[in-house]
Amino acid sequence: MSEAVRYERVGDVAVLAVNNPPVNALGHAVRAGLQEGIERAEKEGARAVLIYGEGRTFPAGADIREFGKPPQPPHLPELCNRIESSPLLVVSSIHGTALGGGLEVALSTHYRIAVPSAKVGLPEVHLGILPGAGGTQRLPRVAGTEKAIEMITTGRHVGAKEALEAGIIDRIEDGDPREIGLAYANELLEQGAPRRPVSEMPAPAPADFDAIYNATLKKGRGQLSPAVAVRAVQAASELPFDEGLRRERELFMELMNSDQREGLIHAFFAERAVGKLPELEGVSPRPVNKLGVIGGGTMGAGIATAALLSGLPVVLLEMSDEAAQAAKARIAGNLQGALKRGKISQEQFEQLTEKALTLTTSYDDLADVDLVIEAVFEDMDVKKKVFAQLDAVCKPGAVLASNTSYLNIDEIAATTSRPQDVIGLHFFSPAHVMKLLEIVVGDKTAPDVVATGFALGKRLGKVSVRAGVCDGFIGNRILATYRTAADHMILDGATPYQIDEALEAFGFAMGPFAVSDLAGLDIGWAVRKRKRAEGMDPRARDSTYADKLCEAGHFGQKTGKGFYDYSDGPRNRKPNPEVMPLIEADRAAQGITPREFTDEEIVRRYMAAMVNEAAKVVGEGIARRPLDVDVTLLYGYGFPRYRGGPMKWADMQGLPGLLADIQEWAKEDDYFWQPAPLLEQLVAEGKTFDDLNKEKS
Ligand code: 3H9
Repeated sequence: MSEAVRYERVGDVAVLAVNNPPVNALGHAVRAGLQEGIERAEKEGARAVLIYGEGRTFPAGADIREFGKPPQPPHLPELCNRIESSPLLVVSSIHGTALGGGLEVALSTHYRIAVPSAKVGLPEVHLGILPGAGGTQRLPRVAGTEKAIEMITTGRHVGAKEALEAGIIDRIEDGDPREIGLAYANELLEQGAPRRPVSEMPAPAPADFDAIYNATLKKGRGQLSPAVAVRAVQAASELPFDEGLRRERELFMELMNSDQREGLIHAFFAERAVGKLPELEGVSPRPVNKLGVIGGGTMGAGIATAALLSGLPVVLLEMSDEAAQAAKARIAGNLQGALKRGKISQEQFEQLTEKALTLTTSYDDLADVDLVIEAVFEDMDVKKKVFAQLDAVCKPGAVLASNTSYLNIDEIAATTSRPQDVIGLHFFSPAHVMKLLEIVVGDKTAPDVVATGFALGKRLGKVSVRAGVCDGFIGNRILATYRTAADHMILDGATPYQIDEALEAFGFAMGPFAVSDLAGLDIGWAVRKRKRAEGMDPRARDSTYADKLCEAGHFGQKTGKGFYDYSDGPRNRKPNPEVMPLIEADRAAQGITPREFTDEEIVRRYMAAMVNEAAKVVGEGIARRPLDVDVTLLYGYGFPRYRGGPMKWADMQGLPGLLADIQEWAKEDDYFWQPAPLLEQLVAEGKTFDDLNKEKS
């Protein structure tokens, strides 16, 4: 008997305990073990079979690591059919998360019991596939078409109570999964309960599947799996069970062989790999039980909100009582949102705003915080003054963090007597919503301070990425480059509207010009002024049309006009007619004859600029691996997840072709299009970014 499934006979019941930590994924050994277990139970004359998971969960799905490798029998769909067709009474007992193939196994058993904290779901669409072991045929038969489509297209995890109401499980009982499962199986035997194969239940109700398909496709912004899953549920409603299963298989294989599946599975593993750093092995984080935040603007208030929601008390420092009250109002506004969405109760809301949050104007009140995050104005002198004060009042061992988005952490650390305790914690606005946290490690930052940053990120529900010190760290540095590529295309003949549309069709949540309007055009204006004041390289191309837009008082959404006119609301953007004349004047002043750009060229140049800069960021060690860049762009910059991130996209395009394009464009502008040495090296060695991920993981 396979070790991944333990067989035990308890009276009339054969118990199959899945034991494949950490999540009891249905890898080959588990599938084989379950099949052997069913066969043995039948041979040995058991009357019922109980399936449950040892450790923390019922199987949480097929083993994703096996995807893309030659499949080994027994395959999951056949195993599910084998379980369902057993002449014995088969029961599953669910705890933890019965997801994907795990729920499909449970749906193949004849009765399902679960503990109150259990969750079930079919999240396959998030991996670019659809439930491929009968889930699209069995779930609608127990839960109805509408519920099944909602669950399958969103991949939502559904709690035990809701699952009971929907008919997905039959009973909820508190206790040990093995014990409650055994008691339930014996009770069913005593009652003479019949086998109850879901495949024999009536087909689910028809629906307007074409309309649902189209709406799902639109909502997916280019992601195919949720829409294709609708077609599989349609088959459940319109075809006999076996034919429906065949249709599910065809659609499953179509998605399994797609680039989107590869991109999404890369994203799944990359997200889990970012926190695994050799420098953190065996290093314990410092305890953090109280947080300080300096500055209660949008960013500081967002950080304080995230901390309060995670259960951390916060001391927030502002310059004056009025500013402190304004900060409190911002935090209360953020928490109102959480209250409205049912994330906290009214009582918790009051506790967080009145008790867990302390407002102050005195640095002395930061004496006992374990970690303090500065979120003041982005100016080195201002930051240095703040850190000098923190150095004077904070207790020894307190972590001193800056939320700077591009300033040099080493320079800030050098102004304190404890540079080992200084770190960058770069949140993204709104900080209580956005998942990305760049953890910026300075030359002298101590390993346990880095570990503390990661532990805090986890507590706040963030995806944390380690970054080294440079102007803009990982994300903003790469952004500056691909944004510049877009500006160059404007000068050469493209329009902001064509660029936004091309990139939104590629899958970005928003095109770069719409993003600038949202962030505020004054931000880019200030950066351009700073760069010009510092002295730009004479070979760098510059443009003035965006400055003129700012000079006219158009800062984007907040003033009602920027690249777009928002007079009909932020969702109904229209091109601002003042923009193109400014661009045309800029081109004329620079003697440029505009040319046509295809959408394809726009995407190619934009992406090549992104990947090339990202390769420099990895080559310089600012990001440890290509996957750290992927996660940064996915979580902080609206990169379409189904493309896996820019480095995964580049691998799928082929690095030699991308380098050849960059070399070709360097003939027109060899300053901007300097190939990254790492890209050249990988192409010369015939390697991919993913090879580098593997070498460094
Ligand atoms: C499917 O079932 C297809 C079928 O319909 C049809 C087939 C024919 N496989 O997330 P965590 C690893 S598709 C392999 O940190 P948590 C994970 O990489 C599948 N490995 O823990 C990590 O490894 P490491 C449908 C898996 O407590 C470790 O387990 N199912 C799998 O925060 C811990 O994971 C899903 O999509 C897997 N399926 O969250 C569920 N799952 O320690 C995907 C996890 O080496 N999984 N690992 O980094 C999840 O959503 C979360 O992992 C879960 C636990 C909620 C279960």
